[in-house]
Amino acid sequence: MIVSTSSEIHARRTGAVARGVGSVLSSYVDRASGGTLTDVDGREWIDFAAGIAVTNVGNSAPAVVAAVREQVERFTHTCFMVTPYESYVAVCEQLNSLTPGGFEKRSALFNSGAEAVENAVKIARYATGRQAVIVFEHGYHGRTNLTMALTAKNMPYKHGFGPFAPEVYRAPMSYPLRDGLTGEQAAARAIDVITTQVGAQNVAAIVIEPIQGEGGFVVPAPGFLPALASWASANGALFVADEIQTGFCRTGDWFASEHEQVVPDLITTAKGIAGGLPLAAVTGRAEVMDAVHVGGLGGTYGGNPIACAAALASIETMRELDLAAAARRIGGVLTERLTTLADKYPQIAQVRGRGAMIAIELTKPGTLDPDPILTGAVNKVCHAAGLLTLTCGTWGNVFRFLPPLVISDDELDRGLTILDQALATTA
Ligand code: PLZ
Repeated sequence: MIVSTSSEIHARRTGAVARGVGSVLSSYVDRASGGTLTDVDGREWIDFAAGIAVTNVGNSAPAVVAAVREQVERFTHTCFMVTPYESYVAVCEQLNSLTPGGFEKRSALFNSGAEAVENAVKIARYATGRQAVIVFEHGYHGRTNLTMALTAKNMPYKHGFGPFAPEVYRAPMSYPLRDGLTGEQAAARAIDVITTQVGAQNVAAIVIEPIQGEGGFVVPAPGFLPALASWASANGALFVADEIQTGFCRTGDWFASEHEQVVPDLITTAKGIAGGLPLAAVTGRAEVMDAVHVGGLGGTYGGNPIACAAALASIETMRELDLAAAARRIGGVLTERLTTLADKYPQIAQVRGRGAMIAIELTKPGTLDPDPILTGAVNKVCHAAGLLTLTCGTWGNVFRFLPPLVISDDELDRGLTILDQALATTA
């Protein structure tokens, strides 16, 4: 068998793959496991990306591989809407018991995060009989037409792709580094926009990431989320937590909402749920979820049996290895090392995040002016030195760290040393 090199594959790609689909690296993966990726040329990267917060249990986690193998030999697809199977039910049971809230819950399964968010909005509109959806500055919820409308950032997600879905309203976010407000003050500011510009009685749902992902790992000030959730419940609107990036132990709890004891009416999940297989879900209050008529929710592949088998194995692995505790430990190491780097490099304006979802925001020293050029340059040096990092943020000036939760201490340490060197040569 002739094995192609990354540069050969890359040359073919240009003639085969649409230009609009970008990639961070131009190296092509041959294999990946735990906290490392290897390309077809034999080069290795320490993985600080986890496929954008997906492989929380590690790439090709043994239990996931075994479960997928077993399922793929029994049957690959029947469509749950045609001939149902047990694993779909079992995943819903797991979600209903793992998500916050002691009340009766129901779940429905989909393929992607965007699809889950779309369905959460469908369900919220149906259950409330209202139309308006409130989202936030810097928010990210997907690339489909409705979720583009929910997503804040124009380039690259929305530019040229309009018109966007109506009845979507954007409120100001709590961004402690930049607004200096308490959670209560920031919530009052957002609620004022909602009541004066939308009208409380029109709001079907408030949709928010408990910690923003693509928007810059923005952690709202304490009290912001609880204040919005209690406003929603006092005004007949649903509080929808988009936990697609924060879920499944990433932030040191099963879900990030738990940190402030926020109990969402609906919660969207995807990414970390199935160890790399495409699966997403909406979970929430039984009376809200069950409001929709039979046949009103679904899709050909939603809750595919192979993805469900992978999800059950992933959830079991998270429990067995206590990956929430692992995320807290990783968060401790990252925060400590990054805080030391912040003392050394004045371009690091803030270290923030929770658990294994940590970021640094880079600005021109002594100011809050974003420095996306430096961020991009450090990123490139990290990639060349064998560390796979990702950037994010409305201004592209945030460096985020999302290692698999099974990453070894040694890999974590080597990765942070590469980052230090990259900052030293670039900053
Ligand atoms: N909600 C909070 O983080 C996906 C997007 C990468 P899908 N984030 C990664 C990119 O550039 O497309 C995400 C998210 C939150 C929704 C989504 C959407 O999930 O599975 O990508 O549709």
